[in-house]
Parts: sequence; C-alpha cells; structure tokens
Amino acid sequence: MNKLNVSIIGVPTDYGQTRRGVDMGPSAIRYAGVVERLEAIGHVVHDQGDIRVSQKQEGTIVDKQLLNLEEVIDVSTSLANRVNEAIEQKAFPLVLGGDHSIAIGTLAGLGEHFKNLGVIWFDAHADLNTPETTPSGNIHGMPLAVSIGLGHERLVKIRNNVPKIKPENVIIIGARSVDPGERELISQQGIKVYTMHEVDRLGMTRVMEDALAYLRERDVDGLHLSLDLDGLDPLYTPGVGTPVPGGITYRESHLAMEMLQESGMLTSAEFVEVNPILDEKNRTADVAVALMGSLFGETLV
Ligand code: 4U7
Ligand code: MN
Ligand code: MN
Ligand code: MN
Repeated sequence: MNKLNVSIIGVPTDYGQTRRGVDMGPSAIRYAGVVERLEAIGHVVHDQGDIRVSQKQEGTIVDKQLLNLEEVIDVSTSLANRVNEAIEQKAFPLVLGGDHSIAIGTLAGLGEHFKNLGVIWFDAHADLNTPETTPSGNIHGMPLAVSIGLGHERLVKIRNNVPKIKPENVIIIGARSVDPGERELISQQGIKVYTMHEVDRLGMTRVMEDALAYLRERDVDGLHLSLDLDGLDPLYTPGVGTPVPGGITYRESHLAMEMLQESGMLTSAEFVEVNPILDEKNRTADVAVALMGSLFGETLV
C-alpha cells in the first residue's frame, strides 16, 4: 500500500439544499474517527479543519431556481482554493461535506492540475440539473452539470473560465432517481451511468472492473471519487437528506472502495450529505469512515 499525505478539508455547509443539519457532517465524520482510522493504516494525515462558511447574507436576491446562490459561490470559491493548495503540496485531498454542492468547489480546485481527470460519482441521483431543469432549486442537485460547464455562469466560472471535467470522463454509479432534464443530458453528453439495474444485473465486481477499464482507456491523469452517502441503501445510511430506497448494499459499497484502492488510480475523494440530525446514533458517519478505511487500504489479514 502506497503511503499518502492526506489533507482533510471539512466543509460545514447546508446551502445546497433546504434540510438543516448537513453542515454538521464534518464534525460527525471526525467524531467517527476518520483521522485515527487513516493513521492506523499508515498514512500521514493533516486535518486542515473546516473552511469558513458565513452566515446567510440578508437582502440577497432570492432566485427560486438557484437557492442560496451567493453563499454557494462563496463556499465553492474558498474550497477550490484549499483543494488547489493541497494538490500543490503534493497531498491527497479528502473533502468532508456538507451537502453535495461542495463538489463544485472540489472539482474547480482539481481542474487546474488535472487536465483529463476521471470522476466516479457514487450517488442515488445524477446531480445533473441546471437552473432550467431543477425541480427543487437546490444546488446540491446541480454540481455535476456545473463541473462539465453547464449551469449558472458564476458557478461554472469559479476559479477559471474552462469546464473542470469532461463529460466522457464521468461515471455515475448507483443512480435510481433521475429527473427528465438529467436523462436528456446523460445521453446528449455521453456520460456513463451504472444505474441500480446494472449493479443488480452485473454485480459490483463487473461494474467496477468495467468502470476502471473505461477510465484507463481514456488515459485519465487522475481519479476523483465523489461519494454521496445516499448512494447506499438508506437501511445502512439513514442520515441523509434525500434517501431513495433500493440502493447499494454495505458490502457492495466496500467492494467498490477496495477495488478503487487496488486500482492505484485514485488522487482525491469527497464524502458528502452526512446529516447527523437525521441519523441514528451517527451510523451514517460511521459507515462513511468504514468506507474510507477500505478506500485507503485497510486490510484484515
Ligand atoms: B444529491 C433532485 F429533484 N434531483 O435536483 C433535485 F429529486 O446531492 C434531488 O444527490 C437532488 O443528494 C439530490 O432536487 C442531490 C430531486
Ligand atoms: Mn444523492
Ligand atoms: Mn449527490
Ligand atoms: Mn441529498
């Protein structure tokens, strides 16, 4: 196992959606023992603490298609800077959410260094809405669209004016709630999706083998894992804001993490949507940390 310099960045924000509590995700994940877990494997871990998330600004224009836009821009910009710094210091960025809108910032920071980044998007949802297609106005349903260059221009242009990732380098795994506008984008943009149907049919081993082979063939220069805890079945991760039944099992998700570790391709990761207020005894954060154990190379024997 390759020893890493892991840089943990907490992002205590809930501005990407409307259920309170997901801003406490980083605390819950630290409480579940993330630092100790990665150190026990042999990695050098630097917990950089949380980025500063300001109180809601009063008097900003309310856009129903882009709720908390100013706040999301603010958080994404700071996070992009922090991720960029971590990469410059040759560290492995491990970002802890917060809701999934934070991926806008993570990918903006990564995009500057990786010109052909692969992305595995582990999620019940596709997160490919735009202000035109969103059924909710919640920006946590838009980060993948923003990162391929579609959406509000101030979100798309965080850090620089170019799209952060190529749609052909994205693989969504675990999807089972996809909106009409998202469906259209998936086929139009050539985004690869393993829905729950494919996970059932092929099994997680085949799904991950195919996904990794596809990204190798595309000659990616890095691989980012964006893991939304609602990708798992809510039986295992009840503490999420938008649970959808029929998800990935505990073991299947561990297998996926183990195969990512084995690939040796991973260069950054983020774990999002842990909401301790909606959780049962911090189970969801415990699962997040257990998955990180597998992702970072924990072995039993
Ligand atoms: B998450 C939704 F309509 N698609 O856009 C939307 F179903 O980061 C849900 O994956 C988005 O948790 C879920 O609001 C965003 C909805
Ligand atoms: Mn989701
Ligand atoms: Mn998501
Ligand atoms: Mn959610």
